[in-house]
Amino acid sequence: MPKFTDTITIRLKAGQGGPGSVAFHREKYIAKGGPDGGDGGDGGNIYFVADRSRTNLSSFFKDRLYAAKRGMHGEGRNKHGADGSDLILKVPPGTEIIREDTGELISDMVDEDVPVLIAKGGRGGKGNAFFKSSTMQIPRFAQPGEEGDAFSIVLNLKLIADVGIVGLPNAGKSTFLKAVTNAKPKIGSYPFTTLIPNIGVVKSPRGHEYKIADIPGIIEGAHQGSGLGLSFLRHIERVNCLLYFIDIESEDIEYTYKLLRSELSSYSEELLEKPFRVVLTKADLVPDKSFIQDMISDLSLENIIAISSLDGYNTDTVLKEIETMVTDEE
Ligand SMILES: Nc1nc2c(ncn2[C@@H]2O[C@H](COP(=O)(O)OP(=O)(O)OP(=O)(O)O)[C@@H](O)[C@H]2O)c(=O)[nH]1
Ligand SMILES: [Mg+2]
Repeated sequence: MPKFTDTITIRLKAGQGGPGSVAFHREKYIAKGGPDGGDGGDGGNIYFVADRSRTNLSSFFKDRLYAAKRGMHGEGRNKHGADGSDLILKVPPGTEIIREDTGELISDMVDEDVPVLIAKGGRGGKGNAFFKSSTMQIPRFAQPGEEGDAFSIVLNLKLIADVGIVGLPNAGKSTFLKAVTNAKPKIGSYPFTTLIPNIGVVKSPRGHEYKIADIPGIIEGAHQGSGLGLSFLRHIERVNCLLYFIDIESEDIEYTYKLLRSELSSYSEELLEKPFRVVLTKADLVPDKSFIQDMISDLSLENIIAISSLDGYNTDTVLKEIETMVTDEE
């Protein structure tokens, strides 16, 4: 199974500023030179950048402390110490950066390739040349460098997709993703085949690209930890619309629908406000398509589409409906 990490705590330590220098001008035949100690260099900053080549946070597993370089000492002859180099850390788009001590959301890394300063390096100390004044001709001291920011952060990945698929285990969520997108999720005739979220990209009939997220199956009591729980719902928090996948052979389609909605609502009420469609899967198992129409009319649910990922029945219709929902044409 590929390693998938969607939350991790790490410590950041930006570089300390270099100390200023205490030095005096020395030159042949000049008895007493003035102060010429240069300033210390600034400590390195720590930046984060959202990079689409990253799909999860597992690269942060090996180290728990990330430190930027310190600034160098100032030197005589007013020589400024070199600044410590910055550290740039790459995270998948959709990663929240949260301060561990306060819980404050420092940054939500949504925009790709834009470095965001998270921990600032300390300023270099002033050299003694800086302190020379009419009242103090020969300062024999310099400033130490400032400490850089140091704190722990929680990285919390919430994948970015346009559409989320939710359903009981075995409903056929991954099979659909595999049928209509470039994704290659695992498919199995047993529950909980999917243990990590999969994202696939599909081109809509009108040529737009949409990202579809397929997540592990949800069962009754998931909000109390049954099955795989609900924590992976974070990955559909940002989607524009939802597809409820229900096996057409389910004993009670309406009950299943209500159960899914109720589990979702115990994670976040906002999920229920997203536009959605109910997708009845495995329509190929019903020999007579006219029977499907009767079945749908008997249900007290709206916006139902019966599909088969096996023979492609109505899968294009789902893509059209996605486009309608995402472009807000309802
Ligand atoms: N006949 C038929 N079988 C299907 C169809 N779609 C999926 N299946 C079968 O249903 C089973 C479950 O499919 P998955 O796509 O793995 O289901 P899932 O919803 O992703 O399941 P979890 O990952 O466990 O939540 C597999 O044996 C599939 O071959 C379909 O359109 N027709
Ligand atoms: Mg699956």
